[in-house]
Amino acid sequence: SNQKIILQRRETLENMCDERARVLQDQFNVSLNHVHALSILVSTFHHGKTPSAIDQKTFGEYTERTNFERPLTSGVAYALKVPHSKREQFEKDHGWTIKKMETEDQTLVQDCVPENFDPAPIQDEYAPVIFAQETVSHIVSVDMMSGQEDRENILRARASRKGVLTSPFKLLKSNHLGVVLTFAVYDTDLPPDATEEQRVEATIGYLGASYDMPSLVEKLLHQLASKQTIVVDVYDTSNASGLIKMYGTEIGDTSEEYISRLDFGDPSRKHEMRCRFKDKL
Ligand code: WA2
Repeated sequence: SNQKIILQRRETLENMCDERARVLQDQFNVSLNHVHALSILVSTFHHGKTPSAIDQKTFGEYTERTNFERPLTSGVAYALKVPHSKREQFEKDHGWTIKKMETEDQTLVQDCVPENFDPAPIQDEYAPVIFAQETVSHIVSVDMMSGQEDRENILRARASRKGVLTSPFKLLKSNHLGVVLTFAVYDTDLPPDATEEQRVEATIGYLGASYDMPSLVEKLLHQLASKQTIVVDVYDTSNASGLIKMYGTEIGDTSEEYISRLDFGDPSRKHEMRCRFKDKL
């Protein structure tokens, strides 16, 4: 009967949506674990050894060769915590100045490379990127604390000891919305029961990964069959007053929608996948 067809169609939509949400969430979780492991690698082989066993070349090669471990990421990078009192020495040691992050609201896309960025204005502290995967080499020397979303992530990561996510925003040198995942790197002698203040104090750097949502979700969904049947949107729903569409299209039969919950591991961010059929019944 007609009723039966409608119910079956509904069930198909629910199953397909839940499966896609599960695959996306699992892939995200796999990459989150590897980004976490990278932060421990930097702690062990850069900060834990004198002289350091990691330089830009080693970091670049290692992260490129282990890219398969971090599905959905477009690149990883490591920024150091530099208080203002150490800025001059830091810039001397590295042979470059800490740059201010400039967004495309202020400049042309082709100008959004560090060589064209101005020196960072005086702040209490900075988070200049010292190592980067080739795919995000344009952020080397940029002070990640001079970008609002990156700054909030850094502050939350070091206070919480967990991996934290930004809201979707337009990444540097990208035309898409993306998110950044950050883990703080601490002095190895940070006790497990450390207070928030001690955690901030013991912070020495920030390991971050960027996710270019449209291209990466697209790649992921492409691998699943039945792309012809349903369309999916991914939303950041953290802020009830304004949902942000991170991925999706305008097409499809909006008369029937099914929502699958997504959990990307940061309790202060909420995400969901909304699915519908491409064609009407
Ligand atoms: N990585 C890549 N592109 C970006 C970006 C970013 N942040 N921010 C804006 N465009 C080094 O949390 C520390 C990476 C930030 C980590």
